[in-house]
Amino acid sequence: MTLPGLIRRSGIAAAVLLSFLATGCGPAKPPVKAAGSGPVTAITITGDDRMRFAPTTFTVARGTEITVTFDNIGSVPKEAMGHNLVILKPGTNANGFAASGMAHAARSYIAPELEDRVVAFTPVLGPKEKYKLVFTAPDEPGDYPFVCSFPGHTPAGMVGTMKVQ
Ligand SMILES: [Cu+2]
Repeated sequence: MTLPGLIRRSGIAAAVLLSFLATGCGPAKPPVKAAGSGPVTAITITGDDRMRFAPTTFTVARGTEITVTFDNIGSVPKEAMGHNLVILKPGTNANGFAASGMAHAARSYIAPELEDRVVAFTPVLGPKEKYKLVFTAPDEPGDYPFVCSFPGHTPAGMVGTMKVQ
């Protein structure tokens, strides 16, 4: 029997059937999990002309392979408003790290003497550029700050936290 025929014959059964079709199988699905509410293996993080990351928090399970797609969604030219994403070990002084990196444009604004504080990093991206950063989440649980080390951006608030659990 066709669906329209069923509706004509039995309004109530059709209503139940339609609600079943609309929601798929079983009870309605919970909303899509918000970033930061549970471990992810892949996430897109944007950087914009207001010097902000979004989302600013995400969670990963230790020891798993993670893909962070960093997406510069701004439009200001790279020389004035480039962005990178540098994930740091817990307890790293983010502003100090960024200040030391200012003189190292060719190294994604990462000072060689502080390289051991870095878990993973992207190059500096210009507007509408994306970069896929693949790395293994650290084995040690904790809060790993991430920053944009382009000069001025960390102190302006272009920071976030990767939680390892
Ligand atoms: Cu930036």
